[in-house]
Amino acid sequence: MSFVNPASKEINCKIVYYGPGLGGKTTNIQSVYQKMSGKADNDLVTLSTENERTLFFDFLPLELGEIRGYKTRFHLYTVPGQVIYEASRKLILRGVDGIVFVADSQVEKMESNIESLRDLENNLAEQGYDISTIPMVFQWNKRDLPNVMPTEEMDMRLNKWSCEAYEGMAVEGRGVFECLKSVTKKVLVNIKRDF
Ligand SMILES: Nc1nc2c(ncn2[C@@H]2O[C@H](COP(=O)(O)OP(=O)(O)OP(=O)(O)O)[C@@H](O)[C@H]2O)c(=O)[nH]1
Ligand SMILES: [Mg+2]
Repeated sequence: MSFVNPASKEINCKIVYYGPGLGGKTTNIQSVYQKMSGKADNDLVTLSTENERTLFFDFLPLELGEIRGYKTRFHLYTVPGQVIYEASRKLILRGVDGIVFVADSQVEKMESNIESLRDLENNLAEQGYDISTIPMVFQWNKRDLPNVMPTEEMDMRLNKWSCEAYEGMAVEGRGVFECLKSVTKKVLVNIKRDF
């Protein structure tokens, strides 16, 4: 749920990057941070283990324009993809407004993608959200690797809701802004409708 603060004239929205471990979620928000360092009103916070896996979450606040005199702040979070960090994922999903699902395009990662998507669907349902109505976009990441599944097939297997989907090579910043823009646009449409 976006949070409107009349005193400070701010609207706060939460975007969560979800997906299997090592899919490229942290890389996405690192790339956003590098390109938007002028607009990020704080530093990127990353809580990771020594081998760079996200331990709890990464966090990046962005200020993106105004609606009727209210500043819109987007808080980008990544969840830890490793299966054991279930509790953290549930916590981070609280109050979510939009989701970027970062899928790993490698053929051998399809099971992990499907498992992570099921996990997302269940965790959202537990909080009373319906995955089919929440603003969501897919990123088919790691398109540079040799053994990737055709995007049409990924779409068929994962994108049951016909969400927008973009190819990604997050490590080069490709597809990162397309996904962010798409999801923030959908979130803003919801806010304008309710505000
Ligand atoms: N080849 C290739 N590697 C990528 C791409 N995007 C990310 N990576 C690499 O994949 C590895 C994992 O990326 P992360 O962004 O840490 O993955 P994550 O989804 O945050 O992983 P967890 O925090 O464990 O859930 C890193 O070594 C990245 O550099 C890509 O588009 N292509
Ligand atoms: Mg990570």
